[in-house]
Amino acid sequence: MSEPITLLTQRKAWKALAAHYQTARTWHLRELFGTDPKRGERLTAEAAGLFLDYSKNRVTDETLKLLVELAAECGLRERIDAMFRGDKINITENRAVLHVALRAPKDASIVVDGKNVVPEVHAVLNKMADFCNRVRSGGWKGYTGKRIRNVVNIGIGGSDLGPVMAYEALKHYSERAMTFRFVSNVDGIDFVEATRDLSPAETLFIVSSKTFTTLETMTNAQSARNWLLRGLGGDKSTVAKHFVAVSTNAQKVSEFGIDPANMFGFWDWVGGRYSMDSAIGLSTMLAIGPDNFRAMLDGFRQMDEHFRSTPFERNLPVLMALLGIWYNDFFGAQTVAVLPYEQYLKRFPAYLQQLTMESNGKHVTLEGTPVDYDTSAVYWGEPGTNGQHSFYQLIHQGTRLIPCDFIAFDQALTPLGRHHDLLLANVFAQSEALAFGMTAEQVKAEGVPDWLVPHRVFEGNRPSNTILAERLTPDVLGKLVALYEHIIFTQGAIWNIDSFDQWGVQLGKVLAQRIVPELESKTAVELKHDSSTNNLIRRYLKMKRA
Ligand code: G6Q
Repeated sequence: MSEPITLLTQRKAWKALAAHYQTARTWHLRELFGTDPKRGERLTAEAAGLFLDYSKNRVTDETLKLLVELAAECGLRERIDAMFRGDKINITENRAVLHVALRAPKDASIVVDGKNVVPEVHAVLNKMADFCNRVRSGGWKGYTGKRIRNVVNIGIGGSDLGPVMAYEALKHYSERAMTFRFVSNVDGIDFVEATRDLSPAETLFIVSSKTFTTLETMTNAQSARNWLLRGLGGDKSTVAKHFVAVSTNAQKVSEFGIDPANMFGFWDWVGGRYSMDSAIGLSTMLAIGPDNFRAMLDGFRQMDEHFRSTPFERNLPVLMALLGIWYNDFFGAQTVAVLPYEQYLKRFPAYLQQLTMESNGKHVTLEGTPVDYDTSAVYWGEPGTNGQHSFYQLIHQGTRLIPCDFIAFDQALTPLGRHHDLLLANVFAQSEALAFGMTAEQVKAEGVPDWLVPHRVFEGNRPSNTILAERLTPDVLGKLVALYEHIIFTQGAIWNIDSFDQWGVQLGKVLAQRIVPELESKTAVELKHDSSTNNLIRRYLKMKRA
């Protein structure tokens, strides 16, 4: 007989946290720092070269103790072990969840369905490296004998956001003589703009799709094929020289006309949003080279090891996950702002949106019962200092509580005059102002007239984490991504949800397919939607046929 399930809100630690919150909500960070002068040094943790300052959170040692107890009561340790062991923890799809195997060392053994998957991972990595070396050195020639100078990745969702983010983040290390573009949207403009100034003879398309059936990707791939054939005289054998695929579906790849020898595989135990370090990262490897790609994998692995083996009290992903739960489920915070003070990380918040919200945007538990607590927060953000001149106003003086993750680096990759000091001065100033604010007395002391004082008061008490690393290298990027992957895992384990399925995305893939024939039909079709949808379709068809 299976053990009765304890609901999250019935757990001892949860109840203790709910009671504790009644006092915690009255604390101000000014007092917490005032009564503990060493707090800013004490509430910090460091792992694999990432330094986390979590002192500017509305917590005491007691809060942290209770949060760690909650993680333990929810069986986080067992869940971590189950993931690393290759158990099928994605229960709704009956799949293992093994992005950690993508960066496992050669001699590791992780068994899925009786087979050690690590040798296959390394075989694909070696095949990718060989291909990348050939393209980057000019050994791989296009149909006309010219070398490849442009790479266009075609993919969407998990087959796009990771590659785009990693390319932008690691541009400093990229081969500048080559051009990299990313096409995702089924809006034809995406393809048109990405290719308008490219020469077909020098262009390589990577069709990245786990399933090789996704509407957007297949439509863009078909347009790319037509564009290439038009540009190179129509000989179908051009495709083999200008198209490669990243997929788990060899049959569909060969039906498209791509030589299976030019297919880079991965496995159903890699979720799309967890795939940037699989063959889906082929464009990243082409840009930064195999050595840098391996350094990135090493960064991922170091954070994996930290997550797997460090006690929860000092475990970066666990601490950040628990703090997130504290605000999400007890303070009722709805969002988290991710604010990198590093222009190269400009796509990092967009990447995290998918990783966090697709994973933990769930409304039922693993057992299928509706949750009676909030799951994933809404993640959003922009790089600093730009955001300071727009939405930070609401974070400082609005009515909502928005916990922030600041990310910054000690060194600029390309130092330029005073820029880096100014950048870092801003990130430190922001977290300070958010935490401590400015009281009416302080405002008055500045000579502000009485009527203006309320407008100039900053309540403060706005929590934030600050993550500092030495510089943005490929391995640091790997550590940062793995950090958030494991934050998500930890929160999903506590919320007792399946963080690895995405039925909401699947729904989108099906729905549009029903309407496509109605829009493309040459004759009138009877519309059977609701009156609003019918009306919108009719209006579109009228314009289209006019
Ligand atoms: C990711 C999601 C989703 C997926 C895309 C693309 O976890 O499942 O974003 O990556 O829908 O799917 P394909 O790679 O199969 O084209």
